[in-house]
Amino acid sequence: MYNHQEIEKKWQKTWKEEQLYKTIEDPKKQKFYCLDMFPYPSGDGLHVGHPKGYIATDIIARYKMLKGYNVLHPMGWDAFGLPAENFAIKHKVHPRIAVEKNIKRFKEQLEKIGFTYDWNREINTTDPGYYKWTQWIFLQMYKKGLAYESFEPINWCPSCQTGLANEDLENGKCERCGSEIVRKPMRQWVLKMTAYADRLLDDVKLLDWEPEILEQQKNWIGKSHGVEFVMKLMYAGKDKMKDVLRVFTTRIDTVFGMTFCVIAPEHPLVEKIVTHKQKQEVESYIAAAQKKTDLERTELKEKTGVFTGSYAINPFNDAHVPIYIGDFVLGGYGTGAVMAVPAHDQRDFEFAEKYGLDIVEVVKSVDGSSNIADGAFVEDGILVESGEYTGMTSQEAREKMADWLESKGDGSRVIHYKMRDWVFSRQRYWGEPIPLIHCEHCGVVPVPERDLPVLLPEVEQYEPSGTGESPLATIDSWVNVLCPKCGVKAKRETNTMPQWAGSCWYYLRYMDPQNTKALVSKENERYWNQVDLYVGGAEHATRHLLYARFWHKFLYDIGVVSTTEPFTKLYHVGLILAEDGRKMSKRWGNVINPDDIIEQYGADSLRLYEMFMGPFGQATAWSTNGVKGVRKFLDKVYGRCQQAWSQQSDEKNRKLLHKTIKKVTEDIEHFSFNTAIPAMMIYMNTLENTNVSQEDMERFLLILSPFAPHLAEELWHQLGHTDSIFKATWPQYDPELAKDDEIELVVQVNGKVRGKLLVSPEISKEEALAKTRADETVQKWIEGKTVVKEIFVPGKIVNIVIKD
Ligand code: ANZ
Ligand code: ZN
Repeated sequence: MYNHQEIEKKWQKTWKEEQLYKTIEDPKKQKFYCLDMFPYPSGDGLHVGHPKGYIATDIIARYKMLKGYNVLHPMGWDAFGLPAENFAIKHKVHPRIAVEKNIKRFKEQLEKIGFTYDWNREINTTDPGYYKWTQWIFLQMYKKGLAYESFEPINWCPSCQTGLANEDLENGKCERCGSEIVRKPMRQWVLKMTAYADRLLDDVKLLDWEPEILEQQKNWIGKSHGVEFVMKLMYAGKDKMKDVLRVFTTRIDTVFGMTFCVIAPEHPLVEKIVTHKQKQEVESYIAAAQKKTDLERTELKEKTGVFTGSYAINPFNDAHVPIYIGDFVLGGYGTGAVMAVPAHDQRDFEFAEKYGLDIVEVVKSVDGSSNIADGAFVEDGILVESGEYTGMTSQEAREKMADWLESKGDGSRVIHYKMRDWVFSRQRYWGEPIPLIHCEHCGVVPVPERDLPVLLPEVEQYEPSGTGESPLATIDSWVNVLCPKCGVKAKRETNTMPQWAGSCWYYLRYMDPQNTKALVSKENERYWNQVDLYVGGAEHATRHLLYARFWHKFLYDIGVVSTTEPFTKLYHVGLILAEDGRKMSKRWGNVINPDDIIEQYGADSLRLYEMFMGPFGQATAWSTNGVKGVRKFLDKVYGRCQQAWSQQSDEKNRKLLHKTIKKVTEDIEHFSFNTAIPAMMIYMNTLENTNVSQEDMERFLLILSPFAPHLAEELWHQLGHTDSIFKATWPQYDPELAKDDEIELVVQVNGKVRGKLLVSPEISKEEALAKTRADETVQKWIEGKTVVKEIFVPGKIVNIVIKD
């Protein structure tokens, strides 16, 4: 057993003193930028799940260092936002003090794990030197017309007392505290993210990310191609109305199957078309709908509605269809009105069944097998009962029908997005002040850039004011300023930015953290370019990654960055669950603190175990026994290094070593750490009672070093080196030695297994067939028969097909 406490402390101290991980821009060296999603420094400190992603990036960082790259692997703190503020309120300390304390604790914990972070580049989003640039970016957006004031109803969390973006909701509830969200009309700053929707969607193809995450990005943006067209209205039997009903559909090919229309409860036509008779029923329905959020409305199990008393006229066949109000139709999407086709849309189908409306089938599957008895047929097919369009494919009909509407001037092809603009203000204290001033004469005036940052003032009361305004509104000395334009008395904007603001661009700041002239210098931005590898939690698959891509594209447009996407390659971390299979939580009392594991088994064991426990992206349950297992392996490595070396390694060892180098190299490249580690374990097992040279052992230590840096560094020095192992070079494997000697080929005659052959894995087809034919058993089967075909599947099978 080696003394991990002594060894790990010693090398952490030495690495720090020698500034081994200090990164300096060096145009002569190829760069590698490796990034972790930076944490909120919460009050609870780290549990063993947090560092999993950091360990993976650290392995990559060390591997790339050994491969000669100039590696940037920074760390910082995402410290604005509600979690920090709520913690501070609960514990009655100023958020700034709480954040400082939490950061100190997080950093101590991280340092014990032995990461390659260059702490000279540490950033903190709540640092005025940092948020000055967050404010600066906002101002540029404002100047380009991408930040606008809106008075639309927004999601309001009554418990957190702040407005929230759609992205902040989980099943219609506040993602932070679980409270029911209400719709509240409020003055808000909103970022025009929709102006970037197409580019955010198109550029997905530039990203080397996991497919599921790309899918989530696409779905969130939600681009739909369709048609908008107008229908004349019939009110109480008269068709003299000026107003028309405009609907949006992605399935105009089903228009002959329209048997009713549904409009959103907030649709402006509601007042005009509701008949006297229906008025009361409609009013109570609308009142109930107002209490629901958009998400609740779309997820409703049972679709409900109420008849308005009026009708719309289908321009294709002049059919009069009843208009309903239904809350599954959202006011904010499309035109807030739909043509309902129960035969071909499941929601409409259920609605029609419930209210006894007609179901008319107008699309049949190509083979005529569609059946709408117990549900809608939603796929494309061939049109039936559709006038002159009958017999066309859905695709064809969509084009022809759109053409007809466009030629009449009654409709047009349109594109809609699910993604909304980003509600960018919060009515809370702990965030970046929005750098704008309201002047009675000049309107909204941006704070001059030379006056940035707009500092967050010190206050006594940082709890929500309860008035729906930020607590900043109560600080007269801060709110009252002179208008930068006309010089008369004016007021500062008191909303702050959402907690996602600072993380939209932090990866750029690491490139040049101390720059006071620009958020990043041109040279440093060119050098570090894109993040080569980004690792973090899957919970950020839409929000953070979408916001950061949006800001990056904006910064590209104004010439601050030279690339159109920030993160080239992305992996998501799978959760570490507690030993009981549940999520680690104080509530369940099942949290494992990395400090305890490090104390008892060492940081190298923790690192190795977290990478060994399962495929990186998969959720896996913790097992302290597993930590003991990897510790045993490390002890074995240590023990072997205390023994004598031979002039030369045994041939068997040498071969396995080169195979192991090959496997570990390839596995690291593919983020397959859980297969690299057992390969190293197998190699160590063969070393018992066999000869190994010091040179070969050093090669092994090199491939182990990214995983277990402390132990590898210690043994490297014990073997007589005076420089750090991380200044050495990653070992090359000899392809001759690394290849498998022989593999088994299955031999078949007429598809039946008749034997096996041991051959070189590179064997050619001709050789394999010759060997097969020469095989005694095979000969017995083919003697006197005609060979009609010979099949060779490299590495697997030879099959000889014969005829009598
Ligand atoms: C008729 C129809 C027939 C439809 C059919 C679908 C299938 P995506 O793809 O999500 O964009 N829709 C339009 N506006 C809506 C709103 N404000 N709230 C709820 N639903 C709305 O969906 C577009 C389809 O969703 C549209 O096409 C419309 O129903 C409905 F066999 O029109 B469809
Ligand atoms: Zn003014």
